[in-house]
Amino acid sequence: MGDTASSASASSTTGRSAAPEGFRVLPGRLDRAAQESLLEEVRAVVAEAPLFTPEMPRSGKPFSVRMTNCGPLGWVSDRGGYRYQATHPVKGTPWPAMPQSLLALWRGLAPEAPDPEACLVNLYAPGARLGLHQDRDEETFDAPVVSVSLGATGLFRIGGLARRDPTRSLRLASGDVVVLAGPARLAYHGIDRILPGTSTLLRDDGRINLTLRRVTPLPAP
Ligand code: MD3
Ligand code: FE
Repeated sequence: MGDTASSASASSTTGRSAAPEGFRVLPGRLDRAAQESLLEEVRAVVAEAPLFTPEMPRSGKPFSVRMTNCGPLGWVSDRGGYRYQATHPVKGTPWPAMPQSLLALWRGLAPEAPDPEACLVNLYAPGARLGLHQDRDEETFDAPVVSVSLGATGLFRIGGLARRDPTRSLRLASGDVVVLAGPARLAYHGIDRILPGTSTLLRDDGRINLTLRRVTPLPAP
């Protein structure tokens, strides 16, 4: 894609509009061996905390993305609303521990922040998508969010702090890590679609995204 000075147009709806301050992409941050080893850890999480299908608040309409979590808290959504809770919504058991490799990644990228409390695991099959949204169910937005992509490439879209702000599209490939800090922490974003045939890590063009978050306020100094 060409990148010229004229692309600064504030009225574009996709492409090269400026991403918010604090948005960092680290392409290929995990090599193939690290991706395979992380995938094994995710499989162990899913074995203990099976994927569930979240539902939209009020309507109960199912998400196309299936989810689970690890860490002390997990994000869930049902007719009652979006929230974080300590137990699996179907099994009722505590979430599995967060893998050490994810804690190490977080500590390297967010050295000022206390450890993450939630790791949301999103599984996309071909055709799944995640509409434009803000992540604002946490009690604090002070810490960054760190996200890891595995498997098929996702077409990711990020905008600004208002839903109507111009957005920019980019591909998130297997091994890419995204850090959202500062103003970008509350930017609108979503996954428009999964691009088939882009990875051999997962069967059937699956994509997994792991999102590490702090949920409760940072401890007082
Ligand atoms: C920008 N996940 O779980 S990851 C989510 O690929 C979510 O599954 C997407 O949006 C996925 O909430 C996008 C990149 C990402 C994660 C969190 C963000 C971008 C973000 C939080 C604020 C702004
Ligand atoms: Fe999000």
